[in-house]
Amino acid sequence: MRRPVAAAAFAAVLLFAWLVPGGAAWAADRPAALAAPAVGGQPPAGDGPWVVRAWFEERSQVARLAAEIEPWEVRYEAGYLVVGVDLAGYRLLLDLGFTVEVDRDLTAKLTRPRRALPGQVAGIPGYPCYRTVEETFASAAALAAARPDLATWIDAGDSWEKTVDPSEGYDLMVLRLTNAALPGPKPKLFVMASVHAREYTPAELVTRFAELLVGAHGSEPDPTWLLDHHEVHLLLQANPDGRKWAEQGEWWRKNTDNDYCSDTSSRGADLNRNFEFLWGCCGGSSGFECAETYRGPSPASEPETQAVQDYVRAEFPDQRGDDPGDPAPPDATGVFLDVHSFSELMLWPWGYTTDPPPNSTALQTLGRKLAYFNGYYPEQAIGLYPTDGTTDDFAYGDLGLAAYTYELGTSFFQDCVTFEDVILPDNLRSLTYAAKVARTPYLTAAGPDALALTASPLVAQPGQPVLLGAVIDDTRYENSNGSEPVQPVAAARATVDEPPWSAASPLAMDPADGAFDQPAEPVAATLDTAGLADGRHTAFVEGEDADGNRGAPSAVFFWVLDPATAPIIDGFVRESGSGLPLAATVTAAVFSTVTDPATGYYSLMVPPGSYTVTATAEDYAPASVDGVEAVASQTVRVDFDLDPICAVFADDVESGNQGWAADSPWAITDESSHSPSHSWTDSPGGNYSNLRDDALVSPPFDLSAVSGTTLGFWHIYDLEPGYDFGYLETSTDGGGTWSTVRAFNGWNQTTWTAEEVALSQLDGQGEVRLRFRLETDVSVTGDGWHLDDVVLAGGSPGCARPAPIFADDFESGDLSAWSSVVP
Ligand code: 0X9
Ligand code: ZN
Repeated sequence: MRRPVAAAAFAAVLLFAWLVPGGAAWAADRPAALAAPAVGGQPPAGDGPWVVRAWFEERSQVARLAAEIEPWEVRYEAGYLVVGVDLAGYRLLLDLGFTVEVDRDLTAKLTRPRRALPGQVAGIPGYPCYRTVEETFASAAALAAARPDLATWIDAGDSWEKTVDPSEGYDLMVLRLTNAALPGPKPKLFVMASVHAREYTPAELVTRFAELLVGAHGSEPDPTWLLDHHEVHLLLQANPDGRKWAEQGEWWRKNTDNDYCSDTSSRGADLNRNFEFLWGCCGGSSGFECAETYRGPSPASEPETQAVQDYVRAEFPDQRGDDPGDPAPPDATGVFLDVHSFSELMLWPWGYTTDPPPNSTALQTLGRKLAYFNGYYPEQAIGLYPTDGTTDDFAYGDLGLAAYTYELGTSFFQDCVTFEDVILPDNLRSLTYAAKVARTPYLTAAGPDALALTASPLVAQPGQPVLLGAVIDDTRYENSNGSEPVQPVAAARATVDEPPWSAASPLAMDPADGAFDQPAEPVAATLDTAGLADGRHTAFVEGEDADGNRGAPSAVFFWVLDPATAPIIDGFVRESGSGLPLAATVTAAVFSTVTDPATGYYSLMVPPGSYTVTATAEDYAPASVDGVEAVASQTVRVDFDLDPICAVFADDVESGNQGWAADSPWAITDESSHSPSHSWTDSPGGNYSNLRDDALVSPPFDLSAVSGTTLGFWHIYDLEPGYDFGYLETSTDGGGTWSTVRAFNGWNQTTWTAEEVALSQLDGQGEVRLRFRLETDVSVTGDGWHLDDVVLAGGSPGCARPAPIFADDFESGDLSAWSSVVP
């Protein structure tokens, strides 16, 4: 959408903007209130800072702005960008012909004083999910100390403050992950995070990636082979000096080099404009010291930049010629990732020119693949705005590495619920994929994925065949910007205990439907276990498409155990009290079996080790025994008495307040009703309001004889995404202290939904309370949170045996959803 700059035309155009399709899409986004635009092109009173929405007519305006100030979010299709500016920035926007509107709500949200949340003891104040620099370093150092076989914590250089005064500042620390017991050389993935200080999510994502890989090594097949056969190098805090300012709530972006724009909060150089490759070449950075995108006085002038360049050059070979048109060879090795926020983008070189890079097709293929996992928009970096001296142009331009910039999420100071629930899981999968293809990223990303691996039986006797299954899928790309070519699957192969690229003679897998003709094909093969040693084995699966592209492998574990010597865990599962045998499932780690329902007896063969053994049966609370030692040639007896489940508390909100303490305005109403006519709401008769912190607290419950506690409830909610939350919290001291169990957030969740929450942490507690708490900030709109049909249930010897113990006071339609909690 185009917006004229002339102020006189503004009112009419603003109206128009809400009516045309682009405007309608924006309206559907339900933006926070915007202040009137700057009348006559004057900034508002005061010095700012403000978050503004700035409308433009041409891309060139964005490019000229980006050479000085980094736009936070650019919407070319809608014709506006969002950016935080001070008075000088506001004037620059006006000078460049933007029509500027202050976003009062975002400004208020982002300039509000920081405070720790109630009970917050760690993390950035108000953002407990993000470790501080010191906490990140402590976690990584502890990981390396605990697992020296897998992790090394490496000093790769100094931050600017430290170069000035060795007692100040930080080291630039790289966490290097690989199984030291297996010799290299190994393919490498390098990831750097939060080089822009205010970008909270990247450092935490990458730290969690390290914890995932190390924590799952040895228990999950893909993290195991990744650390066995590849190396992962993680620069967790790439700008620690700047980050300390940003942790206080400053919108700090650059490093803190006080030689530029000295003694102001605009000092420093933009490290993502300071890299050597074509430094300052092309109008994609600023020569003005106080600018947000100041490139520094010379290429790689900053110690942080030098540390990254030196580290990367020492770890990776130079695989590309010096001419901009020279491609890296198709089988070039190594992946370089620079993780930023925000805007939900997946970017690859070049950022300095619209010319496609010589490896454009392959970079695009891997970019679309990495974006498959997070749904981000994949494009060549200059599609955002021109940049020069960036990390990715350096890594690709200087060395030929497959280089990407992630722009995570929707905010610099991203709320923790969105980070934990969305950004983290999506991007951990994307990073894991990047680690998988580090050997030959330009080749492997074009090939199909090997998914859903199964081995059956999981535990085979020597010589017993194991059926290996997988799905080979060539379709997994983010196609919002063009569409990636897809071919039918042509082959799949399996190897045992050696990865596919090194195996002498892989086993061909067969298409399950008899023909390789689909872009996604289930495949199977029978593995011969004769000659395999007793113990755990790894089966790798690799698929190939009709163009000969081999995709990223995946792995599955299976075990060969000789029944003559394997440990056995056995015993009986019975109903507590009566001693009646139960039809139950018994699991120990990944191993499981079922009981004979007539006797309740089970017998489970496992590899030697220490196990938590768990028995589950329908309508009974599960029970576990920890520290069961399984020893070769021995049988260890583990019996279970399971308690039947019954409701401790069931409230359908039809017969008045059942002992809840309700902060105003929580009330029972018949609006948006459920089952059939009443529910609790935090916003009777309309929308919820600003700056709320209102609780609905349950009566006390004595769960001292209860196990396997669960909570079921129904709800609808309509809460501004990322800002307003409904929290489910529990207390085990009668309401003195609370811990968060779940958080609900998002607009228009207006279909009544059943939630089922396991609360075994409440088992055995005598003074339990639950609370539903609404927390909102400024400028909210939405129907709020409505609750109904709350059932707290658990197993207890006092419960009646499974039988209909529940009168039908939930009326028609709802009982089925309760069946897993209350029989
Ligand atoms: O401007 C930047 O440095 C990046 N955006 S951010 O909001 N994280 O500051 C975008 C860089 C895009 N260009 C390249 N990746 N080359
Ligand atoms: Zn950034």
